[in-house]
Amino acid sequence: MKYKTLKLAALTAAFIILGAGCSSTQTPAPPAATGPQPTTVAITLNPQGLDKKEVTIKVGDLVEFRNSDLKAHSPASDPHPSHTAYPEFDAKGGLKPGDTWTFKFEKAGTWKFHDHAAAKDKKFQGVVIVK
Ligand SMILES: [Cu+2]
Repeated sequence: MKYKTLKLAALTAAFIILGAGCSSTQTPAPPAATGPQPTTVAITLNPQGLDKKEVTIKVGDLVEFRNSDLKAHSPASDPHPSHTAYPEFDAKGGLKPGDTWTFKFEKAGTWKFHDHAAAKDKKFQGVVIVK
């Protein structure tokens, strides 16, 4: 009887120590000292089209294009085929199935885009509004 009590006490102590160990590893990192951090918004390209046709972000934020389709896509700024509205906003070479491409928007504006691989396919046309 006394042995069982001791064993229980030892187990309880072990749980408390392990529990304390776990919680200390989950301490959140201190907030960064500099201003607001850029946000990344994901737009997924599915066989059905874009999961978001319009996103609104701030200057300096990023958009991650994720190709979850079975064929290649190449998001690029309008107009097709020159992409002159925002020449840098152009996933030149395109995204194979499973690929991602992240672009940082440095210019405020309303940036329409299309899939350069299928420019007339409306389900892959969208707009990024940068404020
Ligand atoms: Cu194009």
